[in-house]
Amino acid sequence: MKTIITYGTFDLIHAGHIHLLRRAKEMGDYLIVGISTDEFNKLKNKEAYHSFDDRKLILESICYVDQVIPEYSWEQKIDDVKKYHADVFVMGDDWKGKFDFLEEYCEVVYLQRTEGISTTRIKHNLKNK
Ligand code: C2G
Repeated sequence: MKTIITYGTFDLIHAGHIHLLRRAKEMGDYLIVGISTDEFNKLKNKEAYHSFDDRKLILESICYVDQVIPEYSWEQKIDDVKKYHADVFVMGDDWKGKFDFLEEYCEVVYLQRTEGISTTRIKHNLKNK
């Protein structure tokens, strides 16, 4: 069984997230998603609209997602890759190069981001309606 792992906030789920999750799942058989806790989001200078529990509930309902784990630190990825025997680590290419240190433990793949959509843009557009 080929296990894929990825991480993110996944707030206000949109097509960009879904395209990422679909492509990640298509690379293997089992997709684990590390979803950022509210505390970790503070480290990313992000504040999610949806609570951690709601973002987790929504992710778990997506057909491409097999398991959701909390992302609470930058450092946990190596342990996660070992713990879950992940074969491939996947992220959107806005993170290109940032996680190459994982290449010692698994394949690292950066997928092209979906253009024209982001949680930040959604919030901005709604605010200016
Ligand atoms: N994404 C995408 N296309 C978009 C928007 C997002 O492909 N238009 C991808 C991102 O590249 C990321 C995933 O969807 O791989 C989740 O995006 P975010 O929730 O914004 O995740 P981020 O805040 O970048 O957190 O340790 C990694 C971090 O937790 C990633």
